[in-house]
Amino acid sequence: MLTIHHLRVSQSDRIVWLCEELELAYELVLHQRDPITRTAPEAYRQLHPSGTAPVITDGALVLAETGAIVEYLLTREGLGRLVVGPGDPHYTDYLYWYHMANGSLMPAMMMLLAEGPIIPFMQARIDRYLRALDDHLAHGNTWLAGETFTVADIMMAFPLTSMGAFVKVDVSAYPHIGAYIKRLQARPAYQRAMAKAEPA
Ligand SMILES: N[C@@H](CCC(=O)N[C@@H](CS)C(=O)NCC(=O)O)C(=O)O
Repeated sequence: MLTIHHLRVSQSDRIVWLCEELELAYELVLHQRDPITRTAPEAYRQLHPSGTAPVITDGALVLAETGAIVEYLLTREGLGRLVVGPGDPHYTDYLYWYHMANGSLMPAMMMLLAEGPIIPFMQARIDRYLRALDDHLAHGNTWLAGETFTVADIMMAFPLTSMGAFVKVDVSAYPHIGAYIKRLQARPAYQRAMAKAEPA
């Protein structure tokens, strides 16, 4: 049985959403953040050497790291859903946005939690990423890979939405991103996932 260990308001909400999109059976275990430090509790740290969310278990397997979990579930259970292949004209868009979300946008946003001269540099980088994303969405892309909703959209949603609980993510200057967020949040699988992952 697949178990998702969801740390409240964290990237593990993507795994819940992915399972809802794929209509997979899973058990959900909710873990609360430390109310002062907002870090993962000790019980979460014990799940996997990384100590970070998300973590899944599947039989004897214990797996962390968002991209690894996403690939594991898509390969085993995806049946070709939520991806586009090399023959699709949007394939490289799919690859770019999928990896850019956690490879570049998330780390830059995390740096805003630090202090010092790095902040304006990182803010400028985030602005460039968001401008490019807005432009991409403005040019006939309902989703990041054209008309096909893919896991790239699930990856991108977190920095644009839940990350706002930690850093100020102001997308008001980007109307296409604003409309995109509304489309993401209107998906029935997203709403089912959030009702389970973030009750109240
Ligand atoms: N690259 C990792 C990042 C994991 C990560 O930093 N997770 C955060 C939640 S969004 C976390 O566990 N924070 C709590 C803590 O570090 O105590 C992944 O995508 O899984």
